[in-house]
Amino acid sequence: MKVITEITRVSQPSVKEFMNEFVYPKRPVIITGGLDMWKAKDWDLQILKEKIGKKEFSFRSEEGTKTAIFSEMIDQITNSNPLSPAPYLRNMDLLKMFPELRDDVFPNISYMKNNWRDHWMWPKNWPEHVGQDLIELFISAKGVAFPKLHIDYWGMDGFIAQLHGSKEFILYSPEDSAYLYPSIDNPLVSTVTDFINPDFHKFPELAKATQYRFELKAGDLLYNPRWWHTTKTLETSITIIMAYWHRENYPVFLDEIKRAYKDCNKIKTYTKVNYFKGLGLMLAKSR
Ligand SMILES: O=C(O)CCC(=O)C(=O)O
Ligand SMILES: [Fe+2]
Repeated sequence: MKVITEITRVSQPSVKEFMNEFVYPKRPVIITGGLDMWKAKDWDLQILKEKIGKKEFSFRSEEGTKTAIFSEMIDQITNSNPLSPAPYLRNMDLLKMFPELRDDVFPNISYMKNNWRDHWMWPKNWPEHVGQDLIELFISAKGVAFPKLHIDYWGMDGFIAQLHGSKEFILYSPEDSAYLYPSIDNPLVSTVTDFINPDFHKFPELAKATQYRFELKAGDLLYNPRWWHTTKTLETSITIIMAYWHRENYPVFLDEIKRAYKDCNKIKTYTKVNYFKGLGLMLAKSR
């Protein structure tokens, strides 16, 4: 397996340059300085504890959704060690769960200004499974890993804002999908578990893939154009991930909503899928 330990870094390109050089060719990139206008850039665990410590909240885990008091979980993260590791507080719907943090992630980053998701005609409440303003918060202790190598749902591209601490990021191009042992039940998730020391006897095809493995540092904004990805936290980390839809990935979004609604009654499915189809045609013309 070829391992590349660097990824392109650019300092605040124009939106046009970014679209032409990275979005349309589907190339991942780290934009430096892209988060400078956010108060969230100064966040650390103590600041978040002061802002939202008393709140009860829920987070996703391998055992299902869990509920806890924020400050207690932050203390667990601070005291995390290999013998008693703190859970990964991940995929938390930031605006819904912690609306008091909204001002800290304002204004929207300039590279997402043309996000189709933000169009006023995009329905507020569906697809039901997608949060209205999909901005997710992740907090993790050193050594904590995201559970699976995967491609994100709903055809979304991701902007990954590293606000505090650092993470090792692993990416593979979708062109290498055939070597990554996608699950039969869910082709967006790989069945390989360890990508640092892979078991090439069990997963021989993996040797043909190219792995990008690099450090995402505080202040970095990573653009992920639907590549395979997973992470391991290197230093106590706070990350925000934002979903981005545009002309190129919208057809994948349409395919996914068709799949999501396949068990619903036919009229409901037909109406919703057609609404999104029409919206896509209109946005493609106007943007
Ligand atoms: O651990 C991370 O930062 C990656 C999270 C992620 O890829 C996801 O939630 O889809
Ligand atoms: Fe992801």
